[in-house]
Amino acid sequence: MDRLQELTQQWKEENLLMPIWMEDKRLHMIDQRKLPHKTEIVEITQVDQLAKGIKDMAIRGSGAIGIAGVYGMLLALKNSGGNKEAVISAGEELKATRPTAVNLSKTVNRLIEYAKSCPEDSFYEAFMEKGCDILEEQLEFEKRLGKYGSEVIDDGDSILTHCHSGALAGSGFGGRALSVIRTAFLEGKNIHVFCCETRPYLQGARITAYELEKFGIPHTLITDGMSGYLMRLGKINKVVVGSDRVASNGDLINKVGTYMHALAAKENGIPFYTATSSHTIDFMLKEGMDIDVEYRSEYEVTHLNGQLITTENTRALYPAFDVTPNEMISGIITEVGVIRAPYVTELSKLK
Ligand code: RUB
Repeated sequence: MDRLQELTQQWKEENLLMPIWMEDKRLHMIDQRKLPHKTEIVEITQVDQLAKGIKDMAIRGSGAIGIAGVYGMLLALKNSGGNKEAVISAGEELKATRPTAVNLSKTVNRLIEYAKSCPEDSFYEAFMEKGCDILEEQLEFEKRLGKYGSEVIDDGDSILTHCHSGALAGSGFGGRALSVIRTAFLEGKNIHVFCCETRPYLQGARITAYELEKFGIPHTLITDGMSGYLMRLGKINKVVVGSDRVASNGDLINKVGTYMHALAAKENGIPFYTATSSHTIDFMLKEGMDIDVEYRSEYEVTHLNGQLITTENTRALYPAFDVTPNEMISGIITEVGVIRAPYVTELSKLK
C-alpha cells in the first residue's frame, strides 16, 4: 500500500466527511450540487473532468478546491507515469478554474515550483510524498484552527455563519468556520448556529445545514436578509465565517453577503470572526478591494433548481464574493492562533 492509500484508509476510519479522495488510481468526489438530497460520488479519471467539476461547483469552498488542486496533480502524476510536464500542465489547467479563493492557486503554485525543482529520476516518488504532505498538513491545520477558534466561543453562544465553510469545503473534519463550531460543541459548549441560506447558490441551506445535522449541532436556517434583525433582537451574539482570501491588511474576501453581516454585527456590537489558514492569506494583495472578484452567470440568480424565477427579460448580477474591511473583524482564527489587529503587523509574522 502506498502512502496515499494508507492516508485515505486512515481518514475513512476517522469518519471524515471528505469532499474528494483517491482510490484505485481514480478520484472520487462528492457532487455538492446534489446535496442534501443525494450523496452522489463521481469518479474522475482525467484532469479535465476535475477542472470542469471545480468550475461548475461540483466541488467548492476554498480549502476543498485547494485540496482538489493537489489531487488533480497527483492524478496527472499517476496517469502520466511521472511525467513532469504533464503534472505541471495539469496544475496550470486546474489553477485557471476559479480565481478568487487563493488556496487553489497558492497550493498549485507551491506544487509547480516543487515539481520544477525535483530531479527527473526520483520525480514520481518525491512529488507523491510532497502531495501527501500537503494533504496531511491541510487536515492538521483544520483541526488546530478549530481548537484555537473554540477559545472565542462561549457557552450559550448563538453563532451566525454564512455560506458553507465546513467539512466538504475543507479536508473533512469541519473545514474552517465549522471546525471552530464543531470543536466548541465537542468540548461540551452549549451553542446554537444560525446558518444563512446564501443566495443564489444556497450553500448554507443545502450544505451547512446538512453538515450541522450530521454533527448533531443545534441550528436554525435563516435567509440572508434576516441576520441584522436577529442581532438587534439579541438572538445572535457572534459571527464566524470562513474565508476565500485574506489580504495582507486583514481585509476579508468571502462569499457575497458576508460584508452585510459584518456591517450588522458592527452596528450591534457583535464580535465578527473569520476562520482561515495561513495559506489563505495573500501577502501580494495589499487591500481587499484591489481584488478582481469572480462574477458568475446571471443564470444562477434568475433560476432556482433550473427553474426560471423571474421574467425572461430580467437581467441579474452575481459577484460571487465581497470584501469586508479589516476594522470590522474582531479576530482572524488560524492554525497558529487567533490573530488580532493591528493586522498588517500581526499577519506579516505568518509569512
Ligand atoms: C465558498 C465560500 C465560503 C468560503 C469560505 O464559495 O465563499 O464561504 O469558501 O469557506 P464557493 P472556507 O461556494 O463559491 O466556492 O474558508 O472554509 O473555504
